[in-house]
Amino acid sequence: MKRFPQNFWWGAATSGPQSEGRFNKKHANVFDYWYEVEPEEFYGQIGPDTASNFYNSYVDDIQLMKEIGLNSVRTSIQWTRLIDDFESATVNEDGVDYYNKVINEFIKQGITPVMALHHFDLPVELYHKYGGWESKHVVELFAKFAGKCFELFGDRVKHWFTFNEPMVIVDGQYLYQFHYPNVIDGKKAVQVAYNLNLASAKAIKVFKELGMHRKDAQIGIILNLTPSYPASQSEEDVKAGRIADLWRNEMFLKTAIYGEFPEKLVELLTEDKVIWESTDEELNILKNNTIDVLGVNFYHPSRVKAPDISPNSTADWTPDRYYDQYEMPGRRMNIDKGWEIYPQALYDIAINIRDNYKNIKWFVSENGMGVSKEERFLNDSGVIEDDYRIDFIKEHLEWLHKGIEEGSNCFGYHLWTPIDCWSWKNAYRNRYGFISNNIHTQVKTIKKSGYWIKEVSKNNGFL
Ligand code: BGP
Repeated sequence: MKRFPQNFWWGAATSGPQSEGRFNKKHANVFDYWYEVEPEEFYGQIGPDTASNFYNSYVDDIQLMKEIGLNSVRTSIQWTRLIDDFESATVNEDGVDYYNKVINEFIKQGITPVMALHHFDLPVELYHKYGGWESKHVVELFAKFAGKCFELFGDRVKHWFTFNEPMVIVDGQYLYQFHYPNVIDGKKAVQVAYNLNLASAKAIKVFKELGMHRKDAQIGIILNLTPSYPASQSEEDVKAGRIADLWRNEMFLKTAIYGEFPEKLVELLTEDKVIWESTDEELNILKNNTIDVLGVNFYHPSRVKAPDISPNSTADWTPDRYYDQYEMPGRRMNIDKGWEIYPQALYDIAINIRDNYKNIKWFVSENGMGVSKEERFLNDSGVIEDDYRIDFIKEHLEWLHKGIEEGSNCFGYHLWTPIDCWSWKNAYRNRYGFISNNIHTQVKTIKKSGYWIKEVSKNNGFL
C-alpha cells in the first residue's frame, strides 16, 4: 500500500470562467469577449456562456464532488463577476452573494475551498483601456480586487492563490496567439511577465496588511512547471535546456520563492535589450512578499535542443530563439491532446523543489489527461470506463510518492478537473473530469475514475 502523508489533499481543480457560465455577470473577460467577436476560433464554436453551469448547479455539483471523496477543491473568483467598478473595486452584490453561497456549500460538504484570484480572466475593458497586463495601473487594480476577496471571504477561505499559470498568459496573449488579443511581441511579453510577478507580490502585500496570516490563512501562486529535458548532454543542448528553464519555469518560481528574478535571465534580457522596466520600490515589494505555499500544474515535460538557426539571425526578439522543441523518438504520447506522458517528471519536480526551493510546502494543483470522445468508453450502465485516466493518475502518484518519501514537502494532489468543463479555445474537445458532463443536457455522471479516487481518498493511498 502506498500511503500518503496525513491530511493529504485528494481533490480536483476548476476555475470560475470554465465552470460557472456567464449568467448574471456584468462584465466580460478576455475570453467572453473573444467568443463574442470570433466564435469560429473556438472548438465546435462553443463558448463560455454556459460552461458546466456551475453558477446554477453548484449545490448538486458539490454534492457529486463530495460523493467521490474529494476533500479539497480549487476554483477561482472571477474579477468580472465580483467587481462592478474596477477602479474603486466596488463589489457586485449578486457576485458576492454567489461566491458566499459556493464557499459555504463547500464547507458544509466537508470540502476545503481553495481559491485562485486569476485564471486567465482579465476583464476585457482593462485590456482595451490600459493594455491589460502591460500596464502597472492594472497591477494596482488587481491588488485592490484581491484585497476585496480577502476581506469578503477570508473568514472562511484559508488557502489563496494569486494566479493560475501566469506564464500561460505571457505565452497566450503575447507570443503564441491562443489568448485574446493574440499579440506577437517579445518585448511586451517580457514586461507582462514582470508585471504579473509584481501583481502577485502586491496581492500578497495586501494579504499581509489585512493580517490574513494571523487568521490562519496562507497564500501562494500556481505555476505550470514543465521541466526542460535536453535532447543530449552536448554543451549546446544543455545550454538550450538551461535557457528554456530560466524563461519558462524560473522566471516565476524563483521570484515567487526568493523574491528575486534569476540573475542569468536578467543578464540575458539586458544583453538582448528587452529587459523590463522596474523601479527599486517594486523590486522591494517583490523581495518582501514571497509565497507561503506553491501549487504546481504538471501535464507534460518539455524536450528541447539547441536551435537549428543561430539566435543572432535577423528576427524580432522572442525567447525561443535560444531553443527548439525536440521530438524524442519513442516518446509516449496522449495522442488526443498531443502531449507527452512522462510521470517521472513529477518526481524530478519534487526533488528540485526540495533541493533548490527551500523545500517549500507544495501540492500538485493540476495534473490530468485530456481525452476526446469519451462516450467511446461508455459501458452498459452508462459509466465511462476511463481506465487510461486511472493508470495515468496512478503512475504520477507513484512518482510523487517516491519524491515525498525522499523528503519533498508535498501535501496534496488535485486532478484537472472535478467535472468536465469548458477549456478556452479547445472548449469541450478534451475531457479531463472524474465526472462527465453532457453539455446538451448538463447531466453529470461519475466516471470509473471517480469511483476509483473515492477509494484512494478513503484509504489515503492505493495498492
Ligand atoms: C491548464 C489550465 C486549465 C485547463 C487545462 C487543460 O493549463 O490551467 O485551465 O484548461 O490546462 O487544457 P486543454 O483543455 O486545453 O487541454
